Amino acid sequence: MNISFISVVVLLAIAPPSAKPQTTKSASTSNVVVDNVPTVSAPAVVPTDTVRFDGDVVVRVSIRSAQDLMLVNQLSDDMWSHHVGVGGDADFRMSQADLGTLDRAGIPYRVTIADLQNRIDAEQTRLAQPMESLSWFSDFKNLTAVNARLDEMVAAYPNLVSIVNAGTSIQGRVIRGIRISRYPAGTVLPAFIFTGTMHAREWASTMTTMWIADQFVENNTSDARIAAVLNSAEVYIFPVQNPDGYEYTWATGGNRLWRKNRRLISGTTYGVDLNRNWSVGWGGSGSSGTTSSDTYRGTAAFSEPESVGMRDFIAAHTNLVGHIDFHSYSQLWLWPWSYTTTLSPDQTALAAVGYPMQTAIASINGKNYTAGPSGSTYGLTGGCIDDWTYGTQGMMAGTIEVRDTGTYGFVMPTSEIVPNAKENHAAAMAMMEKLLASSPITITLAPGSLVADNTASTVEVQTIPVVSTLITNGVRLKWKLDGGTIQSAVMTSIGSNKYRASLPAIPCGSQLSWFVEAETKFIITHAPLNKPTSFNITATNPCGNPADLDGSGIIDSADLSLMLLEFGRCDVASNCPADLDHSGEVDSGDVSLMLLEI
Ligand code: 0X9
Ligand code: ZN
Repeated sequence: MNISFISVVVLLAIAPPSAKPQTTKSASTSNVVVDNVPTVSAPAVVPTDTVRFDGDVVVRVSIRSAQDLMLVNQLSDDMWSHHVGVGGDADFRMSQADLGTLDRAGIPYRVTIADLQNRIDAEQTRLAQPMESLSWFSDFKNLTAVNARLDEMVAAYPNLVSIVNAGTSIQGRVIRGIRISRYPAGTVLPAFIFTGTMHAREWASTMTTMWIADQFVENNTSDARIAAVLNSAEVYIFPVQNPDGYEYTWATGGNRLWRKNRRLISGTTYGVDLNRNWSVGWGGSGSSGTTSSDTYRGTAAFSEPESVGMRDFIAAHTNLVGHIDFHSYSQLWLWPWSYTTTLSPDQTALAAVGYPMQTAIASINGKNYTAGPSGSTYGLTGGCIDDWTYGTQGMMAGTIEVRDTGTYGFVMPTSEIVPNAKENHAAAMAMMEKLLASSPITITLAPGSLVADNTASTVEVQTIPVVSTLITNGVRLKWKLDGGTIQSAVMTSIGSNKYRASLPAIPCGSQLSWFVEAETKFIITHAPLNKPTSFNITATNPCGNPADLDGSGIIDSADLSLMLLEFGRCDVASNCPADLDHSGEVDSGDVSLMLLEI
């Protein structure tokens, strides 16, 4: 990214309020609770009093200077995308009548969408058609249909899928998600979270997250890769993080191009940009303090119930290790930081997962998604969710801007839904698989299933970090004795990525179970299986003959001597090995038993 583009992005954040009025209409602020929702697919009529964009076009403008941006910002209150490239291109919606102003200023531009309102009208007309018989992914779906689909997944796979929620929106809608896991709630496995539709108009992100959910649910055993992930991890999906805004983009009297949430700020001014409302870098560049701005950050970090709800859900699930927040559009894969161009201290680890994700995307349909640290790849955006999930929760995190690169923008044809979803599902798979295998452990020396009584045994492993470096003391041997509490010992490095530690000596008749874990920046991997519930079981030899008091392996006069030393005594009944008949006393009965064995 060139410096001038960064500086104009910074300037955008501090630019004065747009001269153009905000294209919003008031919406109901009544408490609408939509948890148990009926199956409804689409509005039956084409809305008539919806915000319209007649005469508007979308243009890709080459921003050559701060002055260029000031001028474009006066003509447009709706930046559709930032684009990186020579000269720093960006897409704006503006009135066709204002193109002359660009011409007169000599600002290079290209009209990318000349018939915006026509396209929205065509979309509305199409969505009004019955679509019950078509596949769910044949067209975009409103909030009611999304919620109904989540409920259907739970009904069809009750042992795999459950509804989770992340609080309620300003207008009282539940922010719903699903947990996909083969294991009971409370099982501690690595977990991943995929989120969408924080920006209301980015309908492709809704379909992408729903597709990932659908794949994981429908193919949970038939797809070997999905089955393997679900064996080792759990998956959370929140397709719509901004339910009020999303509903508004679908509603009669709404606005197809609405981005923010639906907080009433004052008069006819609505909305906080939920992706500027998180605490890491809050208030920074790329966010606005102007209430009418599309990047209005709110009065404080977490001023909005939608971001609070998501924050509290994520913070409560401390097993989360990976997160992708899906947006549209531009075909970008961006990882932290987004609030600064300074590279994250984990850039190597982020890139070790990030570039394979980019390759995975391209492998599906050949689409190239530009990938890199957000601040330098995209431009500065303070207060985003992924800087928070990475920066405060230690998760591998980032933002994917899905299709396309501007030919359609937010009003994407239905033919793009599935190809787009597939390539982004591939990104999610790559993230999960990379993290789950971030430091595979090979057990090179282990005790067998039977060990000698009261003898320590040695475990050796080899573990090679492939995603990020192992943390200090990150390779650990863990065990429990007879189902007791889990004990832990740091394994000692013995060179060549090998580590060694001892399992304790265990008494006759006890059972020891153990596993090894290796902790890297983002995830702990386990052996024998990549989940903490698997243990290798080591049992002791069966206890010897109780008459063999000295443990020599034969019963002889030495044992008889030991017994006679105890004759007539048995002070502690539970620890009186010579009391062979458990009479509470060492006496002639015990001697008789021993003589039978000699
Ligand atoms: O501005 C945004 O919030 C995202 N772009 S969008 O066009 N969907 O609005 C990009 C955020 C980029 N930064 C992060 N990595 N969070
Ligand atoms: Zn977005």
